[in-house]
Amino acid sequence: MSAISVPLYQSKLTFPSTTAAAAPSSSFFVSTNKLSFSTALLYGTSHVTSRTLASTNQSLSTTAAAAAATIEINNNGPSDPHTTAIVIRARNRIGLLQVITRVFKILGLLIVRATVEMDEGGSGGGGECFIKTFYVSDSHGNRIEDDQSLEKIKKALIDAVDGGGGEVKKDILDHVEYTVARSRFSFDDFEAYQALAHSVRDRLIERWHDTQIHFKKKDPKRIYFLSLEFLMGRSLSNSVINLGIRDQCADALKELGFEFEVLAEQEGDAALGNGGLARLSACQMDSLATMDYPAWGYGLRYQYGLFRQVILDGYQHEQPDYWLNFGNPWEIERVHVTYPVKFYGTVEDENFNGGSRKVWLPGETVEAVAYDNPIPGHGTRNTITLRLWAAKPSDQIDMESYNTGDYINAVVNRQRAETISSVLYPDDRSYQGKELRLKQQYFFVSASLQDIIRRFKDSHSNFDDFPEKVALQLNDTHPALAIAEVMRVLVDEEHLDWNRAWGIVCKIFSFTTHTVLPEGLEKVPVDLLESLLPRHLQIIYDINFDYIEELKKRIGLDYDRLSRMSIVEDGAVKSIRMANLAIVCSHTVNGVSRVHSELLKTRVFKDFYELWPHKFDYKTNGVTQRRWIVVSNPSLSALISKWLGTEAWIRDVGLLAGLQEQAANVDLHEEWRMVRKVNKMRLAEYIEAMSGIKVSVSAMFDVQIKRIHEYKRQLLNILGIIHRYDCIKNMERSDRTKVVPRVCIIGGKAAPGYEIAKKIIKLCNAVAEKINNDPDVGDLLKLVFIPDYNVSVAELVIPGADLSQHISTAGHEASGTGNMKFLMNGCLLLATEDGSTAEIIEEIGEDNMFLFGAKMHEVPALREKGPTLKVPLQFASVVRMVRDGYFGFRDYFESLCDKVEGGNDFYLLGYDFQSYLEAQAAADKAFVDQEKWTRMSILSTAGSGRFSSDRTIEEYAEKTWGIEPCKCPF
Ligand code: NBG
Repeated sequence: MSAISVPLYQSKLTFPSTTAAAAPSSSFFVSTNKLSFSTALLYGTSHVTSRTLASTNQSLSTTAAAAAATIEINNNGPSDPHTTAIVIRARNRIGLLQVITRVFKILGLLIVRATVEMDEGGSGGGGECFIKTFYVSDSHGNRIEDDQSLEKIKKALIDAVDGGGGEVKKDILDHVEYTVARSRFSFDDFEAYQALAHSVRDRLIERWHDTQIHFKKKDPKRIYFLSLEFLMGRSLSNSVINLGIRDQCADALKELGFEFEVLAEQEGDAALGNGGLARLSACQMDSLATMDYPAWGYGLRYQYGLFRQVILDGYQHEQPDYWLNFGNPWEIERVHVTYPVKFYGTVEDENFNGGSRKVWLPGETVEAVAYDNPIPGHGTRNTITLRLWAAKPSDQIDMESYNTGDYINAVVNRQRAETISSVLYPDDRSYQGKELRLKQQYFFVSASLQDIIRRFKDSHSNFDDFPEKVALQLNDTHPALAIAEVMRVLVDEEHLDWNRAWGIVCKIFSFTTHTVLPEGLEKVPVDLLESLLPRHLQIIYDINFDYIEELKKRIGLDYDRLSRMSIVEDGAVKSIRMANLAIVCSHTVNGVSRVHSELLKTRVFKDFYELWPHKFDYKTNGVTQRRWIVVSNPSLSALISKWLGTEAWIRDVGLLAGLQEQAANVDLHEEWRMVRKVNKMRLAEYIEAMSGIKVSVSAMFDVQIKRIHEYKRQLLNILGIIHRYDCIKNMERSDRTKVVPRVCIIGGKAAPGYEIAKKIIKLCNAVAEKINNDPDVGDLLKLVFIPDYNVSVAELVIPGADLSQHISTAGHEASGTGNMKFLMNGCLLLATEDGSTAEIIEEIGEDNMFLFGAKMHEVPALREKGPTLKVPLQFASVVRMVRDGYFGFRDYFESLCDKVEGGNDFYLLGYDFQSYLEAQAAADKAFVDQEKWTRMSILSTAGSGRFSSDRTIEEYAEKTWGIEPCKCPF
């Protein structure tokens, strides 16, 4: 296969001399300098290397002379009236032609023909120059005539052609001077990052403005994605890749004496979410932008994101994540986009047109201020908005408190408004009916709806058109108050009659649930709602009344069922069932995988499914290949492009299936292994820097990274590791040579109040302490707990994993998305048949993964058996080791052991232990046969296309939201 030119992402690792010879010569392997992780990534501090830029200054002027590229546009060419001639004079450099054609592609222009001349005495002053003329037409095959478009084309080309020597560098230096306010002759890595980020942001803003103007002009039906959580991670790399300016930025930085990778690590994660649900929202935003959908994300701008996990003596401690400490260049504060949000107070009856109507007299008003985060699509100009709300004290002065004379206290009280958006709740499963949580929910729902309705009213006057223009997606039940809020606005403020408003509401909402457990569903105590949002409670009661009356007609007076299906739950604490509210009022209820959907229909929402089968559907989750391959694994990305002969898979991920044909190709195998090895070396270096543990890259890297939960069974993994350790210890020396060395890597956060999960973390660290310090075991087994697992850590760990574990008790993981990220990166899965794994099996086949464990339909019967359930001896013996204090902390671990023995083993660790060990043994066996392993790895990537969020979003767009792409032309 001939090497095609692909963008050059430079691996940060130098091949060690022993392997360098084996490295193929293709461009994707070019490596430059020794890897050095910035201490910022490792220790959470900023890595400061100030430099004096005498040399930079010099290079500036040289480049200024060399960079004089010119672009001329000629619309008078008589030869072809349908094209515009664009003449580019520039100094030649590798990849420049590709950059130019890419710009045309992004702009939606067709290159009809092109000519090249070399210009020996060119503008570059001695360098080789070319004059290239492109004859291009717009997507309809016409000449481009309007001045604005021509100007944009010119600017985009200049941006691209000038590359590192041109505008980007100038912009960075300008931002150093005017935004960061440092001298352009002396700035450090962090300041360089800030300046670069602002330069990228400028480009994002241009596209974002154009997109918003285009949407406004076209006025398509829009999707509003309401989610209380978005786990965006870092933005820099993703933005420059999606904008297609990654190489330009790297070149510009190089000339300034900086390295892109080092600066990228200066950025902290935006961790405005807990786990799967929140990262899914982020992936879906990327797909919505890339696929040109007219979409808005709405959420909360927490001042404190998900806590930082610090491990001290093996125990988890939580520290606040004040992620805004050093400013956030990726957001735009919209001081003029503010809305009042009201709370508390009373509801009164008021005479109206001879009848009466309800009027809510709120007791407190807080201001919501918009912060816009532009989300760029890949290979398109479309850049959509993630609008996050921050709470600020209202401008309205509460005269009463000021008049009491206690000025200081009055100010302090007002300041409290800000607490609404101050902190993210760190538990992703249980909801405790806290007032602040409810305030957060209503705050973001109310501000978002005011914004959405204002936008609708800008160009429409009749609310009957609302469902034609607006789709509202409820990401789990957290935004479900939006239903009552829309009713309130339509009835109380817009004065529609109840039935007409209800008709509208029933057409606009869709709801996706992310849990399988009835206990995971939110309930809000009626007392709380009554005090905080009295009018909303009335509305929910009214909705429930009509609905129950209707239900009685449909199902008769089956009071058990009626009470199960009611939105209002009677009991010791009367409460509102948010999921029931969402189901009753949404036109579609989506699950997140096929298995999940079955569970919803047969267990969790069985009553509702029987009533409204048409409402129930599912869209299997997906993840974006842009972040999870292109950004996080650039070498693999380049390798895939090379072997597929195209980069088109980045937008059309189904093309990955083309790798199947090459799964046995020995050349590909060699390159594939090399990429994987480099990624493992990167990970090994990270592990050593972080924990001091040296690991061997020839060992199998076996990873489990996700939130710590009993149902995810990190404990099963640890007990398996103890078993492996015990086996090695008891083995004859001669047998040890047959052991496949393993590096077991576990990472994840436990909710601060989740005791058992915290004990699992401690056990992991205690076992690691023992094993890693046992010279008898050496490289045969290592266990590493990676602290503070977050999106950036995942980006580093996933590409370096050989094996990853997704081992939840069958029937508990709604979908899982980590498995998809590993799959895309060619990591083999060791898994139970839970959530989306069942669908992965369909794509890559059972033979290409390691499956084990009880099946979903077997689980209930196994649980019934309680203490009589047979568990293997090995299980009892590893638990005994923990109980006996082999790893210390006997008393502390006792309750953990009790959770899996004596009939308490709800998650069936004991029952599944035997088959878990067998699956592990099968993985060992496969790993020894590197050819087989590599084939399985290639087939994993090749089969991952179905698990792109592009596919998920397309299904939502067509089947649930009824929206169409709206592509911004230039
Ligand atoms: C999680 C589920 C996962 C699922 C993601 C995304 C929450 C509350 N739920 O199985 O546990 O993949 O949602 O749908 O984060």
